[in-house]
Amino acid sequence: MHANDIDLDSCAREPIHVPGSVQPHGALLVLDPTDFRILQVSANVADIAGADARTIATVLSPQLAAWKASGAAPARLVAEGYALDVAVHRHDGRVIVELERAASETIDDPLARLTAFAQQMAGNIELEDALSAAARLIVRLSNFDRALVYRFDPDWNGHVVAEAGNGALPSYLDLRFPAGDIPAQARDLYRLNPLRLIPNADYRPVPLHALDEEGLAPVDMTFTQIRSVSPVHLEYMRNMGTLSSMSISILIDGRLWGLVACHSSKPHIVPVRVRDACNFIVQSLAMQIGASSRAQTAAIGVELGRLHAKLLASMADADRWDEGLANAPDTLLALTRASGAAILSQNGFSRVGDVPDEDDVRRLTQWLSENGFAADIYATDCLAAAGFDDSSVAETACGIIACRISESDDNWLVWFRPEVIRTVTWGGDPHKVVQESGRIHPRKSFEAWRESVRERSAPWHEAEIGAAHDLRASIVEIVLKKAEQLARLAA
Ligand code: BLA
Repeated sequence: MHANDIDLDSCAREPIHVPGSVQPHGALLVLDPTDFRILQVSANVADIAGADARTIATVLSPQLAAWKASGAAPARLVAEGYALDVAVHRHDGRVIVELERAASETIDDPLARLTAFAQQMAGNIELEDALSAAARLIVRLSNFDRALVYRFDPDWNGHVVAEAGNGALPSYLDLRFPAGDIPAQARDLYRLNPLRLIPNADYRPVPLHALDEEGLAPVDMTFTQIRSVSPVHLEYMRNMGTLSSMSISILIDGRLWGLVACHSSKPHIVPVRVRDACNFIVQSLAMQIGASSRAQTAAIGVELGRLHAKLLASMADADRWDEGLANAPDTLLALTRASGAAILSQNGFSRVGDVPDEDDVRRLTQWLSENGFAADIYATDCLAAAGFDDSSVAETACGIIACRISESDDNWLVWFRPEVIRTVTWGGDPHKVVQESGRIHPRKSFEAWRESVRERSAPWHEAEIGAAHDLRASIVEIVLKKAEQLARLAA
């Protein structure tokens, strides 16, 4: 394990869902779900609500009873000259009430704006335009200095794919950020609770107090809005020159696709209604992203199905499967968008396009067998990282999809892709994890930092790996049928 990995592992272990405190812009009451008895309160209830926790609980109790009976949760509480926004939910055997002072400012005609946006998303809009439109509208409604659309890659690094703002903060468009900036437990939490707001990164956390022994157990704040956030992340925000933030999860099929992350250089609070509107915008955007990716996958699927049929026809015309494939070289390469393909069978070695020498290919398939990569199909865009570090094939064979056709005869079909040297620009040197006085700190510089990525091919699309898988299944069937025919002829 690399030293960085150990550090980042310790980040991912911080139990951020049970901080024992809230941010000062809201107050929290933890109640018993049966009789709404107060179990724990944050120390700032009187500051926020203008009345003590018992008074608030008493005033709220008819609404809580109605909520229990009919499911309609309280949202507003007007008491003693304060109007409060109320959020109630039940989790982990407790009722959790959150109070924030209601803001006077609201969005004018919010429904009309949201409807117009949802219509735009439902229309024939390109993904890039949808991302930018969402960022622009969110900046406009929330008054943050900047909104970024941040997309995760398969390794959970982030890439800023769209941006809108007023120019007060630097542009991060197209920059990448390492996976450790948003550790695994934070990503898990953001899947469950899509929105978080940090109005002032310099805040002092407000602790929770238990009112009696029974109330002592730590409160799971997974679904709260005013949860106190990780101190490491607050330091990160200060280092980045952003004293306030709001981020909203983009979920596609239940998976975290990315976030819309908003920032201001100064403290900035966003009223509940505006947060709700921004959340709606992001959920509409998510539907558009999901639809566009399904449409793309479907289109690729149709094209790959056509190529598969052509290869089947070519194999049917030939005496042997390997000959059939070699007779349709362009189709064979197009199926996985590879630059070369090699076939190993009892009849020897055949190749199309750019392929390493026969000896090298045999060494590769040998290595695949010995390392347990030969069960059915194996794909990688970086053979060197997988452990096959061989300079003689490095140029033509950075990425492979390898299919073992039959174990007994050592028959293989392998596609190859060459190295593609890419330059990626990170927001600060991702290898720099700062460790001071035994604790890990976020990096201090977010200056663009360029890195050249070597020994990698263009990544294989899921649909291409699927197509290779399907072709392998067809070949196996053909080989079996041929073997049966031969056995019948011999009998
Ligand atoms: C949380 N880190 C976050 C969040 C973002 C980022 C958006 C969600 C909270 C929020 O909305 O502010 C990261 N912010 C970014 C990135 C950009 C940005 C990438 O503006 C780019 C434009 N962070 C570190 C290290 C650790 C770490 C080294 O850099 C671990 C020791 C931790 N980040 C960390 C934790 C959280 C976090 C624990 C969760 C905060 C919480 O919700 O409590």
